[in-house]
Amino acid sequence: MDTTTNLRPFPAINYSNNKVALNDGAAQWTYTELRQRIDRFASGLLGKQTDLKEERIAFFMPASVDYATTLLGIWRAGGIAVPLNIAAAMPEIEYALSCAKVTRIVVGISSPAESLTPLYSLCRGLGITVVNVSELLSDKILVMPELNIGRRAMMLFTSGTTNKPKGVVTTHNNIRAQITTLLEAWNWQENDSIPLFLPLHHIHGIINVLCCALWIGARVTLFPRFDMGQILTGVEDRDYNVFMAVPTIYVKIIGELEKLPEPRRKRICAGFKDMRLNISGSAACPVKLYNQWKELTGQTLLERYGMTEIGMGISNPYLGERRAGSVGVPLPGVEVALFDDAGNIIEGDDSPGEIRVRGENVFLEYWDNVQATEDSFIDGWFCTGDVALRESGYYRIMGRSSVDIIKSGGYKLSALEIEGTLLTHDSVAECAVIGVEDETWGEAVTAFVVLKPEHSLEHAALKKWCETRMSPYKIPKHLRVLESLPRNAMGKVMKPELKKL
Ligand code: MCA
Ligand code: AMP
Repeated sequence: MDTTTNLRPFPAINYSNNKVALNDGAAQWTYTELRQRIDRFASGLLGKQTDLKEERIAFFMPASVDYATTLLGIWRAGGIAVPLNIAAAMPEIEYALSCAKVTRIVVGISSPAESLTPLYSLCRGLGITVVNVSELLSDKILVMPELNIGRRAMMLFTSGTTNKPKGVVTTHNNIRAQITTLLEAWNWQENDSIPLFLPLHHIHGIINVLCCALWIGARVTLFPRFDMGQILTGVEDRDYNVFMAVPTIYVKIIGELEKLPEPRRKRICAGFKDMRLNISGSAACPVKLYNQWKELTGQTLLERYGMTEIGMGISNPYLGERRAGSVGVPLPGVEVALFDDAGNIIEGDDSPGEIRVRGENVFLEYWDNVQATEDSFIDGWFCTGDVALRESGYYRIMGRSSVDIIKSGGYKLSALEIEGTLLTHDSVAECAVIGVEDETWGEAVTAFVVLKPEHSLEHAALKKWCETRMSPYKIPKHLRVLESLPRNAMGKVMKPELKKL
């Protein structure tokens, strides 16, 4: 195998490919134009250096040509790309920047204006330079460094069973493996066309949609957010042949279709039917949703399972049976096994165990956290914390080993992180956060609090208070005030008891 990388693995991004790569509704860029932009940007980033040597460069922008330029430009120049959550509250951004020891932040023309002022003031305080993509588009194209494929390429923040998110570091080789397995498994084609409306600080949007499409030479239509009206118009107009979303989005689309006049609903459903692939992932797709989608559009959803640390691991087949309520079989090049409580591999079907994963797709490390990295691997297997069983070879996800992880609308949230913030509220003496089953969100963040004497707290006031302290999707959807929290003999809150409430 070639052990150096420098955008060569993205074969479609070259100077003689005049196909459209990106389109944002107002303008479009061919692969040649994108390549020129990336090279100019990477040259601007390098300045007088010959290699960014894993400098952590963060960027704060929605899906846009600037986003693609920045991500690929950082990779080209040898930096580590740190895409930030554009919906995050400033304390969350501050944590990410400090944890990753970011030195520069890139913003784009379409970076959300209302959050740029607080971002600039935060960065001034932290001594981090903020630059606009346009300032880095150098006229002089420099020679790019030759990078070993084992070099660190990206850091994404993921919530877990600690109160602070961890930086998941992947190498160029991990990213290559995560992309190429999907190109093969899902039969990606140069003439594919896909809308990209997912947030771009997670694997789903970055790898599964953007990078797979750009690697193969397909066309991506960019949306700064999930814009129901525009996206459905594109489907109606047959603009796309591949669609990837989280279950919440399919639920929301079904809700919208039900409100539309029949002729338009029929045209949109026919648009979905004519696509070659509709994929659901990031959270469990309920069988009811799978059936509703099939009934409405004629499409059999392809469900797959992934994680920030591994990219995608398990998928229903492109050809062959796609089973409702199941995530399918291991992807090419990904080793998956189930382990029992004693740490033995479960060979047969029908016994639940923890999913563990091995392969080139698996991340390198948690940034600056040797202990957490060591703790998450056993004998070379990455321990996902998800529990599954196999039924005639197909994996069915049964749940998670921790009650402290919540999946809401595809986002993985840490109950402990939300509790940590709520505990800083003047009225809150104790609190516990859980995910409660919800038809739209999968799980809805629910906070149980015990108030300090003589204090009161309304849900609306709490939501307002949370706005500057956490991303909107972490804000509790429900609040219950209790006299005391149910605790066991060790004093630990019994979250299953709260679920019963
Ligand atoms: C928005 N809201 C949410 C969420 N999103 N509440 C809970 N959970 C959410 N996920 C709230 C807002 O705060 C707001 O509340 C109200 O819903 C409407 O907000 P709006 O922005 O209009 O909602 P939306 O645009 O319809 O967003 C829903 C969404 C979005 C499109 C489903 O959440 C989304 O893009 N989710 C995908 C996340 C994702 O890509 N995850 C992949 C990570 P209020 O009305 O109170 O103000 S997982 C991953 O990468 C792994 C590897 C994998 O397997 O894929
Ligand atoms: P994240 O850390 O944001 O990458 O989220 C990864 C987690 O999402 C996994 O560990 C699973 O718990 C969950 N997940 C992803 N895909 C599925 C799926 N198809 N069914 C059930 N859970 C899923």
